Amino acid sequence: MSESQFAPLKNDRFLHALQRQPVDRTPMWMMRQAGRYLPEYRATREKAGSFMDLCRNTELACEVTMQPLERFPLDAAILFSDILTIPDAMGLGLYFVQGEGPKFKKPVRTSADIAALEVVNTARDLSYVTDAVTAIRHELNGRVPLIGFSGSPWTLATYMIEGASSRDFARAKEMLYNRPEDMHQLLSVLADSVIDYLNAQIRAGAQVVQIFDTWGGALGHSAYREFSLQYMERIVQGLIKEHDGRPVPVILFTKGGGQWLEAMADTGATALGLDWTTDIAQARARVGDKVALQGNLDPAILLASPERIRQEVATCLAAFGQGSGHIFNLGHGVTPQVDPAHAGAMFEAVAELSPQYHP
Ligand code: 1CP
Repeated sequence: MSESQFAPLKNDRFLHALQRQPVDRTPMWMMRQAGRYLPEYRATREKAGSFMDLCRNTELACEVTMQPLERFPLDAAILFSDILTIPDAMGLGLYFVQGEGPKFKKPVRTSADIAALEVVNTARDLSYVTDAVTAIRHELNGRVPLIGFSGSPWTLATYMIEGASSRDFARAKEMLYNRPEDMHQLLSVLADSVIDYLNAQIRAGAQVVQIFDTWGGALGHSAYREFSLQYMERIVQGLIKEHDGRPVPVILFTKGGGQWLEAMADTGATALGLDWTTDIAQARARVGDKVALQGNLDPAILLASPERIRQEVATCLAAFGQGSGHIFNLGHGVTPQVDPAHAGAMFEAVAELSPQYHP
């Protein structure tokens, strides 16, 4: 897909901040900004049938991507999809049980299960995702940039091995420690799949990509480098660096990864996502001008009053301080019980309070 097919970008604050170039105010978006906290999302979801039906329906996936932009003055849109599309395309049979989250019919447990896995072919097996990317770009009509995304190999592996969400990752960690060669084989197939998948999203129109390493923080200090970071670095190296003459920024988000920021910055990523346990001022001092930083309010702040939310926004903006290179966000996804008006109060505070840091 050539960029000339799409309308020129009207709001490039997010892209400038990612490259640490001057902006008029701090750009903002929110992880999981389309989803269950929005009544209009729940209505569309009802219409679609199952969650995967919604992901596979180009028109409806486009509709829910746009919903948060109609409510809030956001500076980026994120593709409506899920990280588990890759294991689904590998034949594991993804399904959702009400109140229990994602499950797989055929989890990956034995060496033979792993040996049978093939690198996904996005063009053949995941064209519904790239079709949605292109449709959303047309629908956005240059309003804001579109973020594509994938899970990290380690995070995808946890779901594939456990067969569901997990608290302790017992099976995945047992494999990691007892059968490291099997784990490396699985992570390797996943890394190559993610490279194919994200490059296909970029060619279809994604202007930025984010890698969600949601469970990287569950790993031990040396295991993180060997089993998560190493594969994310391979992905960053394997991604298209430029599309139609424009750089393609990559955001790396390891939840619980605050102590590994220097190593994450060394992967060649453009920006790092921070969760709320990290002080963004210290993070900035540590990574210097290597990467931009995205984050990092505790998502639970949205359960507090609008006045309290505004205070937290002020603290976060002040902690990052003067100059570009900050993308305002939560430290993890917005939760379903949040009142959308509270998210509105947060974005209003960012719009009002951030220009002073960009003189
Ligand atoms: O019933 C429903 O409507 C399903 C709920 C839902 C939604 C709205 C799921 C199932 N996925 C999504 C969308 C989704 N997932 C997006 C959409 C774009 C956006 O608005 O941000 C994105 C980026 C994701 C990514 C995702 N899925 C992650 C990584 C980010 C994170 O929050 O940590 C993970 C871990 C998943 C797995 C997953 N899919 C769905 C759920 C409920 C979960 C989490 C399960 C768990 O906690 O283990």
